[in-house]
Amino acid sequence: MTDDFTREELQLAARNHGMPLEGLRYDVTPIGMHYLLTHFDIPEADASTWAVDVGGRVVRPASFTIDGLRERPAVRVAVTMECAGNGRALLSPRPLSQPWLLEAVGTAEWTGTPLAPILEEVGLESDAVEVVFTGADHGTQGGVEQDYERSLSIPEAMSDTVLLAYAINGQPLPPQHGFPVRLLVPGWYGMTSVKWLRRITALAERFDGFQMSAYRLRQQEDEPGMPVTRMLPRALMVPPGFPDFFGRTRTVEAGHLDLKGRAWSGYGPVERVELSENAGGTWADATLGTASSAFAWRNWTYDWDATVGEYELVIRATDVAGNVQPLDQPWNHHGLSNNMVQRVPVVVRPRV
Ligand SMILES: Nc1nc2c(c(=O)[nH]1)N[C@H]1C(S)=C(S)[C@@H](COP(=O)(O)O)O[C@H]1N2
Ligand SMILES: [Mo]
Repeated sequence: MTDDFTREELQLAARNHGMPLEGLRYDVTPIGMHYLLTHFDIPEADASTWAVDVGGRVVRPASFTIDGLRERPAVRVAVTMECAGNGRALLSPRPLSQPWLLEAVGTAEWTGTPLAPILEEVGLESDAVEVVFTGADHGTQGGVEQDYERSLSIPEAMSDTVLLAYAINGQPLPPQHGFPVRLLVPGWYGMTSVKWLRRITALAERFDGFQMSAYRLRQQEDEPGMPVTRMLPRALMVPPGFPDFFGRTRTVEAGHLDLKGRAWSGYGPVERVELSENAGGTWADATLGTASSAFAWRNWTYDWDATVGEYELVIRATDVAGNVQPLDQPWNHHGLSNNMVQRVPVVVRPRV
C-alpha cells in the first residue's frame, strides 16, 4: 500500500482498533480483541442512575433502569458483528474515514433482553412506522451536530432477535462496547447496534437522521442511494505460518497445512467457502464446520499441500441467499458494505 494515509485517518485508526486476524481462531472473540468503532467519545456512564426512556408514538411512555432490564427474560447468543466500512482502505480511490483493512469484525456472546416485549408493553400507536435508538454520545460529523442515533422499521424492531444487551461474553459491557446497555441487531452491519442506549422513540414518519443518510450506497455524494442493512458474506483466513513484523507477509514451510478461518453472512448461513492458490484462477471447496448460533460465523478448513513458491491465496464465501463475494470491488462513495475476496500473499519455503 503506497497511498499516503492522512493524519485524520491515523487518529481514527489509533482509537478504533480491529481484531487481529489470528483472533479468527476463537469461536467467541475474547473481549479486548473484538473490533471497536466509536464515532465520537466514549460517554461517561453510571449504571445505577442510567435509564432507557421509551416514548414518542407510544401509549404508555416508560423508563427502564439497568436493574429493571436485568430482571427481564434474558437471552445469550453468539453474534458476529462487522463494520459496514470493513475493507474500505483497500478501495481506490480510498474513502476518507476509519481506514479498515479487513479486521473490523468480531463474534461475541451477548446477553440481553428482547426488545419486542418492551415495545408491546409501552404499546406502539397505530401510526408508528419507525423506532429511533439514541445513544448518549454526541459530536459533529459532516458538519452536523448530533447524538448518535439510528432507526429501524417497526417489523425490524419487533423481530425477536433484537436485544437490549448489557453483557458481553458473560461480563458487563466494557465502556467502549456501550456500557451499560446497547441495542444489538444480529445479522446487520454494526452501525445499527447503537451503544450507550438512552432513548427509544417511536415516530409516525420515516427517520432520516445523519447516521441514516450516511449509511447508503452511492456513487455520488448527492444521489439518494440504497440503505446499508445486513452483512454481505465474507470469509477470512487465520494468517498461516509466521509474519514479517513490518510488511505482515506470511512465510510457511512446504508440506500439508491446515488452513482455516471463518465465514459469515447476514442473509442466512454461508453455504460454501472456496479457496484458490493461484490468485483466483481455479477454485476448490473448503470444508465447512459449524456455527455456534444462526448469527455467528462458521468455521472452515482446507488441507493445502504447499509446495515451494510464492502464492496469493484467495478465499470466497457464498451464502444460502446466493450472494457471492466479488473478485473486484464495485466502488461506492463511503466504501460501505464492500466484501471483495481476501487475498493472502504467502511464501512457501523448503522444510528445514
Ligand atoms: N452510540 C453509538 N453506537 C454505535 C456507534 C457509535 O459511534 N455510537 N458506532 C456504530 C458502529 S459504526 C459500529 S461498527 C458498531 C461497533 O460496535 P463495537 O465498537 O462494540 O464493536 O457500533 C455502532 N454503534
Ligand atoms: Mo461501523
